Amino acid sequence: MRVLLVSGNTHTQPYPVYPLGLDYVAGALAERHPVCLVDMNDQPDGNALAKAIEGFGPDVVGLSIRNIDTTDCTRPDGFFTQYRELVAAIRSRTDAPLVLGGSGFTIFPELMMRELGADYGIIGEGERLSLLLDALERRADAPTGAGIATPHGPVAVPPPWAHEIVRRFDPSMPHVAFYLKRGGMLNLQTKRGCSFNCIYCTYPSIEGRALRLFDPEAVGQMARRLQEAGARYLFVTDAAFNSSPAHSLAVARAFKQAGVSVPWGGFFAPTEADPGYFRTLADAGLTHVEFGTESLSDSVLKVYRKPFRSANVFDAHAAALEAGVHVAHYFLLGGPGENDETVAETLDRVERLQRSVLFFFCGMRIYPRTELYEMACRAGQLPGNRNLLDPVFFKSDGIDGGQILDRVRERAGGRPNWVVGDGGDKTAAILSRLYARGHSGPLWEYLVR
Ligand code: B12
Ligand code: SF4
Repeated sequence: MRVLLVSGNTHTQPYPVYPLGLDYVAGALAERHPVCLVDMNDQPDGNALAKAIEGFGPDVVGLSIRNIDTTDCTRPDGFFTQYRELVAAIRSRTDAPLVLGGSGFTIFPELMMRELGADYGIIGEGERLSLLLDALERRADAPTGAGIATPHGPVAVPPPWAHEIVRRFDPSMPHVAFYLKRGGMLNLQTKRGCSFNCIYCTYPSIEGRALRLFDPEAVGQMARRLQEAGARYLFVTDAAFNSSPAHSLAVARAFKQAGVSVPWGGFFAPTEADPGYFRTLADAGLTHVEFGTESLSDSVLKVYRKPFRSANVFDAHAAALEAGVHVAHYFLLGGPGENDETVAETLDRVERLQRSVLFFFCGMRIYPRTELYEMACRAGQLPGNRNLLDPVFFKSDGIDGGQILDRVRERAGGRPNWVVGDGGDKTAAILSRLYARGHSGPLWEYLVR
């Protein structure tokens, strides 16, 4: 079957993100099904979608829905209207069945199926689209238990994809050039899953809970291919790169062995690390560490079920700085257990995190299938099965999102390295100028004075 894959994400903050998920979906199909890819970010003359549908004549259209909204309570812009328009544009040009997928879809499958009037949806890993295509070819029903949503009802999150995971990266695809021209950043995965249990987190339901480690050598080879294609920075998209320290070290060594010389970075949990851990990674090209710190109040970290405490954060911070890499911390204030004192405690302690950028998200978005959701239900915060597609933020007992925001802004006192949310239009405009001048990478280090 001829499959057109469409990346619907056109959000450009903090920067446009290469649609990595579709490389994997294409990797699972391309042996048996011709695949064509359209990236809505890359629309030089505004009609790439129409041209692709006309020229390729798809039997099935797969639409990737990555972001639902910014998750930033200061400007919770939603992208749903845009997806609705995109679906209408697809439907007006082809009768091919429409299959939804992607992290945004996986968080809200039933709602998305209904609101976007799709024929099918793939919850979680898109490699399962191959199972649906097999069934469609045989004119059989979609297999059950494989996370395939239909308009007729709810579907459970399927077990992790147990077959080979193959990325199809084709440097000659036009959208690759789009990202190379705008910042030169490409991305890669080194494993899937997160085995931690943070109460608010959607990642385990998107990627699975068990860690599935990719062969380090194959990851090194992929990094090398991205570099050869022109990438000037690589973002490792793993939920937490260091959740398997041994594997992350093996990947770093594989990068070196494969001759990867471009800088790279990713998300880390500020957990206890062996001495020399960050130095080994830095020696293999790591330049940016983004810590998912969330709070520096131990009582809050405990309620959030974070796998570390504030002392670990300071140690990890010091070790990363000592290794010579740029450091950022993400904070997620306003969840259960937060109050005036815990916010003050976190902000006081943040002052000790020298030479880093601090991103503050003030308000914890409630997602289905999380422990936070259960807590919010028990606390009567979600009456009548409230629709969560329009962001709903947890109400902590002692303080509300607006008050937290005021405290953060007051404490920041205009310091450029204290960023509320993703920094919004201002930060995106600065980044875009730096990219235009030839810089690459996340570039938040320019905010550290
Ligand atoms: C890495 C990451 C980032 C990095 C990306 C860096 C880079 N250069 O790649 C950075 C920090 C920049 C970032 C920014 C943002 N992110 Co982010 N990010 C992630 C993360 C951790 C991984 C994404 C990823 O690449 N995964 C690896 C690929 C292979 O997986 P995938 O894309 O999901 O694809 C698989 C499936 O979804 C599926 N699939 C995908 N498409 C399709 C299509 C079809 C047809 C099918 C069948 C299947 C399918 O198959 C794929 C293979 O199995 C996810 C969380 C997560 N664990 O998924 C959040 C996540 C995607 N981000 C999210 C958000 C909100 C954002 C921001 C808006 C936050 C902000 N305000 O700044 C921005 C938006 C950036 C942009 N321009 O789009 C949300 C999106 C959902 C939501 N709530 O809206 C997520 C899910 C986290 C969350 N809060 O739950 N992000
Ligand atoms: S460590 Fe990060 S990815 Fe894993 S459950 Fe916690 S917040 Fe989610």
